[in-house]
Amino acid sequence: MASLQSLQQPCKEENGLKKQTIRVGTRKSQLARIQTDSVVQMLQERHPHLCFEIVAMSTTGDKILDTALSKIGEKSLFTKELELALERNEVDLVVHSLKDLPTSLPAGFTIGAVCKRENPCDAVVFHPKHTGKTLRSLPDKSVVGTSSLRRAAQLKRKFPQLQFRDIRGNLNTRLKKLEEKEDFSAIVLAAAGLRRMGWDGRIGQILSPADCLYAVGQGALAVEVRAKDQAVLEMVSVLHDEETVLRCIAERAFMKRLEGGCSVPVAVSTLLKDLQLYLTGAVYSLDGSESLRETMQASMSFPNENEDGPDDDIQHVGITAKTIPHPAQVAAERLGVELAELLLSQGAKQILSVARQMNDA
Ligand code: DPM
Repeated sequence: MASLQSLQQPCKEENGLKKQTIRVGTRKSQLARIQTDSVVQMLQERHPHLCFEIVAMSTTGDKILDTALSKIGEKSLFTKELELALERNEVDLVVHSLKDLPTSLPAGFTIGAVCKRENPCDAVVFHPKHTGKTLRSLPDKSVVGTSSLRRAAQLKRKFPQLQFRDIRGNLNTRLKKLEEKEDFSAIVLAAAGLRRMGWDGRIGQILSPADCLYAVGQGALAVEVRAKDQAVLEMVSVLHDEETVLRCIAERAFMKRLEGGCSVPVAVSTLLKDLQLYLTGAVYSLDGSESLRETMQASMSFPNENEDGPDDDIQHVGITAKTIPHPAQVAAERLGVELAELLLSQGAKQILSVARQMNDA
């Protein structure tokens, strides 16, 4: 992976012409910088004639470190400041973790690329004195750190002998809190974030979807752009990964129909196999005692796949992907909506509104 340094060097002129510069917005955390670097590197490979410049900014989510994300109550915690910069033309594109992007973006913005997904699962990092253990083999009453309502609800249900407590701060801070104190026996984080930081070696256990369903969009990087900026939209569209896009459209449609967000325990897993898209979705009460979970599938095989889709810039749950067959995107979105409606018919609304009230209290 190219270092930030090498990417930040002033762009050379080519045949006496100054290269066009694309400004890329990023949050300042180390993970965000690494993610942005990797996206810029992929763009640079595909567009050698362009010059990329990285602009780092702090967001609300980075500044408020003492409150659980789910309690801050702002939907676009990590995105607002970056969107302002896009709007003001201070940057041309912004790199995010897809899971931090709301299912409805503010008007004027769209997700112009969703890159190939990393492992979307959650992972457990254990205190050094518990090396080699699993959540199941930790001593009773051990304290596990997570401030994700989704992780806590599922794991409380599965491991009632453990205790769960909030832990905030960026990845570095959390690992430090784990290793340097005795407060936590383990913490749960996204495997993708740990991998990108180069900390695979600290992963003690990967939680399969059977243990813990993941968050909508987890493990995928997204590029947000101005919806009307056709040149940038086309430039970034080379990064779209078809399988990731279809899975994430279904996941985001499920979340959107449930009116979920960071502040409710909603979880998913998806699989694209033999042109069938499978979506498992679940909602939980905060303590995990109540849950609804179902799986549905939809065919992603369509005749005339190579026909051009509609000319308009149609977005599916915020994603613009002209390079991906339109009927498949429509079917993926419908799958998410239908699964949500199935859970709603079983009482999901009640579970989620109680969870929301309890979390706000
Ligand atoms: C969202 C959640 C968390 C992040 C909620 C959830 C975790 C919060 C916490 C929506 N965003 O997952 O149920 O543990 O306090 C975040 C991480 C990544 C993107 C870090 C992580 C990296 C992985 C990726 C924070 N956003 O989840 O460990 O790119 O998907």
